Amino acid sequence: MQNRVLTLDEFIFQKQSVVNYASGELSGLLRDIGLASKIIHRDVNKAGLIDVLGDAGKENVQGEGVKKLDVIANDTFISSLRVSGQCAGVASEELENFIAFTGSRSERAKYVVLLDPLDGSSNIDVNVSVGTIFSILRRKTSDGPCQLEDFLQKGVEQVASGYVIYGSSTMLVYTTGHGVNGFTLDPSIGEFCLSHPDILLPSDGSIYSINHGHRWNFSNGVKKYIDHCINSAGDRDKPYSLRYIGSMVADIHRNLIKGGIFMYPLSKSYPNGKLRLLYECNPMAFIVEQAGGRANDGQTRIMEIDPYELHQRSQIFMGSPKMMDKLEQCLKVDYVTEEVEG
Ligand code: P6P
Repeated sequence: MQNRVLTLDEFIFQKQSVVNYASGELSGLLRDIGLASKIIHRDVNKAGLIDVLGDAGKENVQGEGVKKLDVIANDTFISSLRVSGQCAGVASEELENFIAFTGSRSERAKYVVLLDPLDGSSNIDVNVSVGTIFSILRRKTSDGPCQLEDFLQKGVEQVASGYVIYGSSTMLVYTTGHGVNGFTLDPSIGEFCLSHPDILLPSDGSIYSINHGHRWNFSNGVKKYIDHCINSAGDRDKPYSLRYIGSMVADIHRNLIKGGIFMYPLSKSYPNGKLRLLYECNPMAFIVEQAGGRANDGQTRIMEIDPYELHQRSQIFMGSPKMMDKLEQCLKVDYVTEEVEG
């Protein structure tokens, strides 16, 4: 008998009984995110047809040009989470401040969600994969509208995180701290179906992912690692390859499946790193660690960084453990302080 597909909703319901969200609220929240993702899939897949390409003619809080699909994705997720009843509020890359949902159900909800609604949006107009990144935290305050402190929590406090990649197929990949599972959207039935159970990141890899164009800006340690990747071709049965899509979701997803390392170091343009800690680095770090990899800022585990503001940025290195070992060895040159002559 042909194996029947397991849908995201069925999977979430099955897992609800064995993991720490038996109350069903987190299950409902994950389903709401799945629904919003299907709507974004529809809009991304016909972007060229319904004139949502091009700029929305304004800038977001990051001072970056906002694409129309950014706005649509942001509004879609906020609408879905507002009516969810399981979400007390949302922080988004597209919004300067968080939104506290009002109404008795939302004000009693246990969770807040942090979002990059459409990551890699600069790729929208050239038909390259883009993605959504989400992070779910249990609120620290109880009852009433959520507060900023509900969002400013370390990555280790996440109860779930995940991403949706809108590529050759649309996939939702998430974790609740019990492994990583991937679901591919089957448009013919409108369901995300389990396609990549228990994803494990290969312990080593041959793909390094970095924006080489910023090389002159990198620290000596990062340059040392890049030189290792370029010069060690001879002593490896499989030389390294540089792969960089410019969409964090796409680069991380490829590395999750094939093995590899992703790096976005500090640079003169981004003295604190470019990627945002709360809704890019933390959720992706949770996924990578749950799949057996590591994620740090060169010195500190990403998920241990204590946040001080919603849109703070961080340098990030994440990927296969053996590649992270070599990188960390190279980065030591950046942190060795000169011995002070006694
Ligand atoms: P750069 C996309 O804008 C993004 O936030 C990430 O998805 C991606 O990894 C990075 O920025 C790309 O930045 O400077 O290489 O274009």
